[in-house]
Amino acid sequence: MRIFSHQDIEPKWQKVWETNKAGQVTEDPALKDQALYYLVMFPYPSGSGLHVGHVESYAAVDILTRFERMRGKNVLMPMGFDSFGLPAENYAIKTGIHPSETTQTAIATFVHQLKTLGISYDWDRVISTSDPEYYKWTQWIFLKFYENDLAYRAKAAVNWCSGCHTVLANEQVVNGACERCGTEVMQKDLEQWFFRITKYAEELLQDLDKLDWPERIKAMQRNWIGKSEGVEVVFKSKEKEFPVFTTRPDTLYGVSYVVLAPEHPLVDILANSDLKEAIATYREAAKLKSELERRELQKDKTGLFIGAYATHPLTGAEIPIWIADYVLTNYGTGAVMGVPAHDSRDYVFAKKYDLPIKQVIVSKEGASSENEAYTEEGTMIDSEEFSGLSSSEALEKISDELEKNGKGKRVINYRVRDWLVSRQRYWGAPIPIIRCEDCGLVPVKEADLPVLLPTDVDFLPTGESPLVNSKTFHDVNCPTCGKTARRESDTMDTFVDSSWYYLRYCDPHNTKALAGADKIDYWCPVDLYVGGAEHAVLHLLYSRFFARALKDLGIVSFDEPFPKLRNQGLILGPDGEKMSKSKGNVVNPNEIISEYGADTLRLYEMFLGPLEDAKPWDTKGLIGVRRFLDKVWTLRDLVSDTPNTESDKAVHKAIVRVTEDLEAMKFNTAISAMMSCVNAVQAAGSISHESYCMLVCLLSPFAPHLAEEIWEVLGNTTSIFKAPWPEANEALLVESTLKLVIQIGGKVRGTIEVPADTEKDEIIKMATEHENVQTHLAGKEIQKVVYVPGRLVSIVVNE
Ligand code: ANZ
Ligand code: ZN
Repeated sequence: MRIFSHQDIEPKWQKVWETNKAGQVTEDPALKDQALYYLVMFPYPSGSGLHVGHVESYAAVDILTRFERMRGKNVLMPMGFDSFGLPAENYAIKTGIHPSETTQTAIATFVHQLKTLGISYDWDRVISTSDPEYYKWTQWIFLKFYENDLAYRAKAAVNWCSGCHTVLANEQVVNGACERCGTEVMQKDLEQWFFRITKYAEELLQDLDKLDWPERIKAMQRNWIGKSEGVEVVFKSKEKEFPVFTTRPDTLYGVSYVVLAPEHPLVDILANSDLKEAIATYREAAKLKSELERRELQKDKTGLFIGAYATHPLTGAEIPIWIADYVLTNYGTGAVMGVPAHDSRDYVFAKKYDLPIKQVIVSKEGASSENEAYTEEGTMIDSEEFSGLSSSEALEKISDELEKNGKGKRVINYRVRDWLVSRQRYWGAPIPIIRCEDCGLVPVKEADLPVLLPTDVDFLPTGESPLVNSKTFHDVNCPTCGKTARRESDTMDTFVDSSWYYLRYCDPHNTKALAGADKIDYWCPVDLYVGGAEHAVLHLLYSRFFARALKDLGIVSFDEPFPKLRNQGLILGPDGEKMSKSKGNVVNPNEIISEYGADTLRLYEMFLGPLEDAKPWDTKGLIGVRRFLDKVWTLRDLVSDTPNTESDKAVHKAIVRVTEDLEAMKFNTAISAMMSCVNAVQAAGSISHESYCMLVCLLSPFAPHLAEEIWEVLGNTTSIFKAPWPEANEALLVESTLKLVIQIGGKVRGTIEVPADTEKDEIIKMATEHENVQTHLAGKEIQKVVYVPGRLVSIVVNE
């Protein structure tokens, strides 16, 4: 048996593709209708290089790209690097090697590896977010946002990670801890930069319905945006009015206390002066808790009566005012009406502090709220004229009443907060603002962009931005008044870089704009976006926000950057566990490529199972896939000048299946179809030159190197990727044999397979002569035989 040498074939074709710029695309006006933009989430160029998980999504999108290009589409498939970020900076802190150096090395490794995989990127469009030519435009967008009130600076209680010495966006806090290092996150009052994502909260929510995305991801975004409809009810104390936010105005007659967040500004005004010290102590303690800790239902509730009362808006009753840290400052109005009978947290609080529990809603079964809060709907009691109504009716009527009296208004709250984008770290895009004592915050002039990251800095994080210590960077003259001023020393969250990168690929060398409008219009939005589900909220929500903001600024004309999204599943270790260095179950793609070849690796990863599923690695399967490729290679020995109908039929059937499966992104079943086809050709004993060419075309998106080689061996002089995708011949798709069931007295006694053109009499003869049928006919007399064409032969006997 002749087995091909991937060590020779693969580098040979990679060189050819590189020289011919095989993956390059242009904005050809004649092909505008055929333009597609296929994109994989770009990687962080980590020092450990490409892993098999990268290969999965990159191979999948390369296969689709090559397939569509063969179908005449003009497909843009770029690659780049999300190269700013903490890992390189932390590595620099440890080793003293500058992040730009480690990043450059890592990118070179990635590029080399991607080329050995034979992925057909447009290599002239590579971008990297830490490149000044790129971050110039990140800074430019920042300035546009600032000009248009989409970026602002504000003092706020922010998430502080003492491990990373920086603030974190809410999205980067997972279960109260830093997403990166796991340190419990604290609240700190700091001046920071924010992007006004809340401006688009409703749109970001509504438009999820338009997206062809996995439902799970949409649900996570919906939940993150967290829309909640309610009423701000006004309570009054010492002539000071304050609203509380409630989603349950129907419970208004069950209020037994109100609670202000400890940080609420009214506390100082309303509190009894004897309590000042106790309140200060309580506030200090609250500061040390994370938001999650404060929200946690199970956690013990603490609070303090501040010696003041408020007037109930409908009954006029005097209601005691408390502070408690389970009420958050930055949600709703930072004030809550306590309804222990119908809210679980209030119930726990009331029990602890012996506050009245007043039930105002009962269930049909008359459930009481003695032992726990009754949180369902029901019928109103003890609620003046609203008693007897259903609680849902009362909710509307009480809201109407409050609005009529000016004691409340219907409002909508969103859980999503504005995006905190400033970081006190080094390896990111500097925020292009100058702080002048006289002029305040002054934007850097567009002509002065990019604001370059200085190199004379000490990386060690102190909590203050490392840029503060760079003399070359920090001191600057104010662009407005010329006096000595200082640069903003914070850098931007790296998620800012990745919120618009897909636009830059459209026109990566543009020095006048982030990308030309015509080019953006030619390619965008992205037709297919593939990436890991871990980006469900952060990257995808931020990018959706950016598109809307850029649309309002007239830079793009769409609002959804990624109308179609697919997640690739994790590739697990051979032990079924998530691959990790510590478990020692990491499969290195380099080793697989050198032993079996890149084609085998690509095909194998696609054959493992559906793209979106989690799948364990299996070395046996890898060997099987390599054997399949060997078989395709050896089919050369079967090429014959005389046509073979069986082989032709097998190939044309495969054309239909592979085409349909690729359209549906079912890579694994497409590969199975090719495998059955190759087996059928082997069984048939020969194959025509033309059919073999078609078969190799089907394989080419999956195993591009081997396909090019066979294609050349078959005498073709141009690249297989210039060949059109094969079309199936209908005439060859007709099934050539029939499978017929044989019944005696309605019971199945056997099956026969006959050529499709067999005569009826011949079929009946074969059926009655079938061995098992003969056994069952023994001693019986055939009364009649019915043939249902293409399906069954039914024999009726006399018992
Ligand atoms: C009274 C009430 C009675 C409530 C009842 C619920 C049930 P979502 O759905 O998340 O919007 N709340 C309002 N502001 C708060 C804050 N800053 N910190 C903590 N809790 C706050 O939740 C809205 C409900 O959460 C509001 O409705 C309020 O409690 C509480 F039977 O008001 B409710
Ligand atoms: Zn100035």
